[in-house]
Amino acid sequence: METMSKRYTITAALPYTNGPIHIGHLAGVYVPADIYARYLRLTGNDVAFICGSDEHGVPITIKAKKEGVSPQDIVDKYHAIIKQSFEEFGITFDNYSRTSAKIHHETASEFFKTLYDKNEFVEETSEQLFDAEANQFLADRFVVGTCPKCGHEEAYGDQCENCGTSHNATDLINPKSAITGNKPTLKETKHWFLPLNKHEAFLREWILKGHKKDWKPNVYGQVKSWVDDGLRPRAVTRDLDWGIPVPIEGGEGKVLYVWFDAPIGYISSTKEWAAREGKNWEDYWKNEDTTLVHFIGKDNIVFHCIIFPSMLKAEGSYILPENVPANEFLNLEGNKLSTSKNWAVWLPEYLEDFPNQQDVLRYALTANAPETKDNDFTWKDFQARNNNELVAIFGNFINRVVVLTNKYYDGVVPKPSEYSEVDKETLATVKAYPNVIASSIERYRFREASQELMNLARLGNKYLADEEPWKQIKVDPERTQTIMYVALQIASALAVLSEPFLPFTSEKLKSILCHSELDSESDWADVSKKDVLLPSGHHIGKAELLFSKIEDAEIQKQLDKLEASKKANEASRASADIEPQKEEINFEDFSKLDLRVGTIIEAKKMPKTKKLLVLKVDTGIDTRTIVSGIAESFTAEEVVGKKVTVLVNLAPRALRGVESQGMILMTETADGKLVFVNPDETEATNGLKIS
Ligand code: B3M
Ligand code: ZN
Repeated sequence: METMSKRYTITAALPYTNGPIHIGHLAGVYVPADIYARYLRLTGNDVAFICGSDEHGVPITIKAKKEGVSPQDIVDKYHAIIKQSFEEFGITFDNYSRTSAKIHHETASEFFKTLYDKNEFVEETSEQLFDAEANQFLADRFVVGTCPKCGHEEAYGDQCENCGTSHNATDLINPKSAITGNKPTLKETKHWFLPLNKHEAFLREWILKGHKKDWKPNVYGQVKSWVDDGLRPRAVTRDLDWGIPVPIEGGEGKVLYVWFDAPIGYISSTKEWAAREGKNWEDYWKNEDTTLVHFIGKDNIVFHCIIFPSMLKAEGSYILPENVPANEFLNLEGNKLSTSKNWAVWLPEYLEDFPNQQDVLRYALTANAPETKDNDFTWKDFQARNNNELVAIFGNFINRVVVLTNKYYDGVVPKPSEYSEVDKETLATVKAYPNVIASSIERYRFREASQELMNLARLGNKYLADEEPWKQIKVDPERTQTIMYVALQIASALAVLSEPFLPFTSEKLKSILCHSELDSESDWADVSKKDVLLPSGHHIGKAELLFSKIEDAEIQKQLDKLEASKKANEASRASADIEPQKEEINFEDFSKLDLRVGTIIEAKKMPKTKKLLVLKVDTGIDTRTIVSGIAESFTAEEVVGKKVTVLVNLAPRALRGVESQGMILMTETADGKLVFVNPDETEATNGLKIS
């Protein structure tokens, strides 16, 4: 357990202000970061816990266009909603800023200028994707296409959410404008590139050779694969009108790429906080004694482990992150959380249905966090965590201790006599818990840490069940005093050690136990050091329920809400304005397509991808390999023997190192399941032309 005071800068990913936040954000980033910050403060460290709204970027302009308002209206609306949600859920940022703030524009512009003046950028005029109809360059989420790395067909211009890789828009296969659906043309434009390839040696040294072996395997593995694949220059400016203007000659009409400016938002938010608190912000970003930790979701790994560190290294005066404990994704009832499909549990709505039960959600999300693999949130598990653990173990133990202390001793902590062996063992075990829980927290294992806290409550419950004070009181009042005294020490330990995980419960329990009236309130280390947490004669308050049972009906209501959302989605998909017909082609264009009947004769999953199957297809002309993104709709076994329509004269392309020679025609149902465009299973034979 960290005992001497150290300085920490803890950052949590800046949420995009294009919508409210949901349970996936809490589970992936903000609850683990808050547990870590609270623990470090409780153990006497100097902590700057920093966040803010990420207000630039294409998602916000898309939302503004959709709602017919300005981007500033969108960010003002959702910055306030998100900031309030964090406050309501007890996420204790020392500062929550926003990247549209003046201090951020100044900080990011200055950072860019410094790199520019140090010749750290490559200035390049190149052809970029352009949508003539929209009269708009297509960057980031303005363009979608097939990921060149994993074949995901909904990859964005700057990043693929499926494999996390970051690329340039011109790398996309079959790009399509997200504004008009048109195929982009190319148009010359000038941008400034950060030559990541120039920082490869530094990244290898810092991460791969350095002591980053203690980084989570999912993080270390992703970074290693990108560095091994070879890093390329990344454009850090954009032809957009919403963002931070490029602060140099020739930058007119261009803005900083959102992923260049957003991480600098951590620095500007720290500056804002330090100015308010009379501190020196550079202590938190430029002092080698400071430990910097970034809490993010896995789709942000490349930006926090490769791009931002390269920027900091190039600037030259900043420290680098000690760790980036990225979490995987949380799913909801077996499906991916989705803002656009309203498949989520929004924090404001949760509080309407479960008022004052923030800790129940914090606990359920922590106990089930996607720390090393994607995980699934189910309302049944939420109910079980509450009823079987928080109510039946933690709450039940505290309630019995407080009710019996009031009943037997009018709320006054009794005087113990001789300890039994069990008493001594129990008190010794309690003293070990600060280190046990600390050891998990310091390794970013918050699931494990939350279960250790629950084990302390189990210890209390078992102690009472074994010692049975309600029976002892009739035959041995002196022994009963000792039992209740020991139980009260456990209750007080829980009040202190639960604070990072259950902040609202901890506060309530400290008030029930009247911690504020103690000569000195115990901190984390005191639970190990002090022999007495609640002295005899100390007066505690009346019993109050810490948790209440969640009934099946409340859970069913949530499941019904999701079902309604699913139906609404299907309905909207079904009635979705079918994509407008593409520009007309003549028969000559059509006759270039060579479509044949084929049969899938072999199929296997593409390793390390979720969507790709590698198929062997008998086209009648030959047997060839075709990589198809259908693995989320079909198993390899299901497709063998299927008759399919094959575009046989599509130029071969490599996907994940496998050459795909053609394309199998697919379409999808209203609920998004892929289906084959099938020739008649009986008549058609392989090789027959489809015209
Ligand atoms: N705005 C969050 C996301 O990708 C992104 C994080 C920025 S942290 C500097 O969902
Ligand atoms: Zn990909």
